[in-house]
Amino acid sequence: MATAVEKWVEEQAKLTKPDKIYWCDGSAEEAERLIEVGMHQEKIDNEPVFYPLNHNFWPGAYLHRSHSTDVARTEHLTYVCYLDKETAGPNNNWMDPHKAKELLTRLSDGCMRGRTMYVLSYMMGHPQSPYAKACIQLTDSCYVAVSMRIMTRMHKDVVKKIGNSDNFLKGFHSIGDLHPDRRFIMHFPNEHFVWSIGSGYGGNALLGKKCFSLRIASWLGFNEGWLAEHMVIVGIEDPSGNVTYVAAAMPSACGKTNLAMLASVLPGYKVWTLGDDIAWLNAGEDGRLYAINPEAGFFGVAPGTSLKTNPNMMRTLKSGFFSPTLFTNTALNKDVNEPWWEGLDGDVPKNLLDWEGNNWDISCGKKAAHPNSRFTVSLYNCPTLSRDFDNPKGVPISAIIFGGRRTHLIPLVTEAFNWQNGVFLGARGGSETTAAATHKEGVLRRDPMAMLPFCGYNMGNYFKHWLNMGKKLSLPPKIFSVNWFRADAEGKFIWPGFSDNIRVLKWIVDRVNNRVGAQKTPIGFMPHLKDLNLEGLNIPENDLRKLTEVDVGEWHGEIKEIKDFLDKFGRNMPDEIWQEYNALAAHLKE
Ligand code: SAT
Ligand code: MN
Repeated sequence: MATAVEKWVEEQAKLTKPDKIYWCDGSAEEAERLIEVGMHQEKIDNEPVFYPLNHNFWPGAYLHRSHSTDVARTEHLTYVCYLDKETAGPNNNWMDPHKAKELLTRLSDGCMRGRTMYVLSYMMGHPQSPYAKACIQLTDSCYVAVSMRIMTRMHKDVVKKIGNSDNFLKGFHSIGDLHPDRRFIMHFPNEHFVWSIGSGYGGNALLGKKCFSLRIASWLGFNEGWLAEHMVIVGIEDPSGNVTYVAAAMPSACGKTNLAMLASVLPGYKVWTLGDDIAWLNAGEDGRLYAINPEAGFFGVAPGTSLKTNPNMMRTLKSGFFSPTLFTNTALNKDVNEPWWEGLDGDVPKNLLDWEGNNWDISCGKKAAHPNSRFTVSLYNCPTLSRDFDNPKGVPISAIIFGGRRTHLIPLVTEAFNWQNGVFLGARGGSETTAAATHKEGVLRRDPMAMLPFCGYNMGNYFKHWLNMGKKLSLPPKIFSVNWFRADAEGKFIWPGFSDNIRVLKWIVDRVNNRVGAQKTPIGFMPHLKDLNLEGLNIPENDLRKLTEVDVGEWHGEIKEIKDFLDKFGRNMPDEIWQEYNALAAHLKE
């Protein structure tokens, strides 16, 4: 008798009519074969899916160029489908599930004709972890199949593990005809199902990423009592050898990957990497909060990555231990067949092809690599990988950090007064937009917990859930906000960022270990400057003060904006958040 997985695959094949169905086993040999298919058979717009790069310098590396209209997440085409709109909340696009299915059935009818349907079976999280989830994704793209093997724990045994149960997350993906008018990323949280058509871009097509690990998982977490968050997970080792685990939420393309593998400038401090994008957080029996990374790879922004900004990522990209490594929409140095992007070490090469494969000249005024060009590489290639990465229990979190890109107002680091105040701190967060999604760049938008595009249900209820999680923890993490992006009057960043961020992390570690005091301000605790290790930095006194000031005048504009945002959630916004809001407003008046 057919299993639930087989039945579902068969149903989808009946609709989409692929020439062939291929069940991936997740092996290295298979990945090599799929790369061959992508170099010689499968095409995008009549171009190969993969181009081999110079394996002397970039072992196992291949270049992929996506369709030119398909280079970032498309939030306006991303929907969550519940029977009622209120469950989705004002933070999501909503469609009635019946209507959504009708529309997608029409678009998917025969969409895999002439193509292969790959069946991918994988775990989000370590297979032995009680917090892991079994997933099946169908796709007609060998780029997606190879990427998913890097990003997840893909293995044929997952199908056996699921057996005859229907307890698995289902993802259907087809690149369709890649036309933006026929592109949708639809979530059916109550069916644990994602249906994505018309895009091959990471965040739209690698369904284990934002779709499962955040939008569907956040809804599962709400119902099952845990949190799915857009967070880095790191262990910070201090000179005594003690490791403090920290989880940090930041919007896309705000430096999470650099933070995840930071090379410390402070002697004796070391950062151990557990994840750069997603954390699943569960209350442990000891009253602490435990984090696992459901992923096994990095899908990071290439531009700006260099030996200076992120030496450990450069080593990761050149490791070749777990192969392949993919580059998507970077430029190509024709002379040596190496990938290139703005910000890479060395001079700009003479003979470059841009991300679309056209000859590029520096005088054209356009970037050679797409600003959202990416690399896909295994975490097992990372020289700073934590020994606890494969620990099924996860790691106990002592500090949660909320960050964003704010050129004004928000100080370098602030500590919340307590859990409830910290939830408000996360909820009032904002960030200037980046190239990771298709919208205007550099505009301030509220982005609570960096989850605005990823929370799969009404964020009012999400804040309630955060407050409840705090009640389950007898030893909750302390909550902080950070901002590396404060600019001076000329618009130049004041804080050096990157490796120097360890100075802020050190203060956070000192605070959670009760080693230093702090000054109380209306918005939270802030460091005494003497407690920040600033040795070797050359920041003018005036600028330093800017990094730790609370300009009450400026905050009046901010607080009004926060209110407008919170108001959108109406009766779903918990009273505790309004209490915190009112307390902040009152403190600022004093
Ligand atoms: O959504 S992606 O996974 O493509 C990248 C991001 O926006 O964080
Ligand atoms: Mn992300």
